[in-house]
Amino acid sequence: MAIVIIRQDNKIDSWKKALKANAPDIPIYSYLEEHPKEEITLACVWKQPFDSLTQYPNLKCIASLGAGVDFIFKDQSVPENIPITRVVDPVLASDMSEFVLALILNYFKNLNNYRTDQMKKVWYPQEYKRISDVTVGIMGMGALGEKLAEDLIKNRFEVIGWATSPKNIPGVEVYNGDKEKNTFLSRSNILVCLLPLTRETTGILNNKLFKELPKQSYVINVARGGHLVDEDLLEYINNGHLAGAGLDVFHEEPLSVEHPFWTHPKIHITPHVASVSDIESVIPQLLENYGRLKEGLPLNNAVNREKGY
Ligand code: NDP
Ligand code: OXD
Repeated sequence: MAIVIIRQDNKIDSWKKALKANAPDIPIYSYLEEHPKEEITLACVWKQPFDSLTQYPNLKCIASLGAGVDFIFKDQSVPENIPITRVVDPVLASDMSEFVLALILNYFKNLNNYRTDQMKKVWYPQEYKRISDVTVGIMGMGALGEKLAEDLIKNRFEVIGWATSPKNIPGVEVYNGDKEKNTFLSRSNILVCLLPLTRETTGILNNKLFKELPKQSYVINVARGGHLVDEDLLEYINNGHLAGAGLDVFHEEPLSVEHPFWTHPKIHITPHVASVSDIESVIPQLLENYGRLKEGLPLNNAVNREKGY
């Protein structure tokens, strides 16, 4: 049994070093080095090159090194019978929550506008907004959405949520499914997307949805670029229905230099950094699942292939 790490960015050595430090007896390889393919049972992946997972005849588990797994399903060559796991981690959740809180307060207190004014030496106080004036609607009440809801409540925000199944989260009214979607939207002055990217949720942030939001709502997408119909967002910001948007994720990453989002005064973009897997915090769960594979026990944080998340 052995582990291979497959990712195309510059973090492969950090993951390998940390895994080796925590499990000196387990053979751990980067996919870029010579390695015995038939020994690999666990592949730890992040945006793997397509077809790379077909080389391992004894693969027993594909572990996403992030919370999302959409990039695994996008690769048509991924063997259908192999379980997939993902990261569910309190550090990832609190990092996401801090980031969204920062985006909300930044928008809310007009900090970007004042910074732009400062560059032009303009003194122009804007309409004052208070936490008590708005309701934050969170689409996706999973590991990340729930933590965000808790932290927003601690900061005195009114919070509502939307998911496929009922939830019991103190202080949060959670709406379910298509039937309750428009009621949820009609109350969301700040809409945060924390949905997984699946067949059902692709393109969900579109003009039909924006129309249901109260006038001057603010949209935050920290989930996946594929949730958003870019032209529809531009239309609804430019026609004045939406106040603006904070976007961390894009259809194409890095975002093309030609994309109109870069220069739009009401769109705040960040380079997919809302929350980044913390290596030290994630490694114990990878090793726990490696042990479970060995013992033939059910895996933690397994993805439901039918649902796609
Ligand atoms: P979870 O799987 O824990 O939660 C997903 C939530 O979405 C669940 O509440 C689920 O409902 C709900 N949901 C799924 N499909 C639908 C649907 N069709 N209609 C309504 N609700 C739906 O995911 P996480 O919270 O761990 O992560 C969410 C996403 O955040 C990830 O998939 C990833 O894409 C993104 N992400 C982005 C990062 C960044 O840096 N920008 C970092 C980390 C993650 P139910 O509970 O009923 O199943
Ligand atoms: C994730 C991400 O899914 O970083 O963890 O986007």
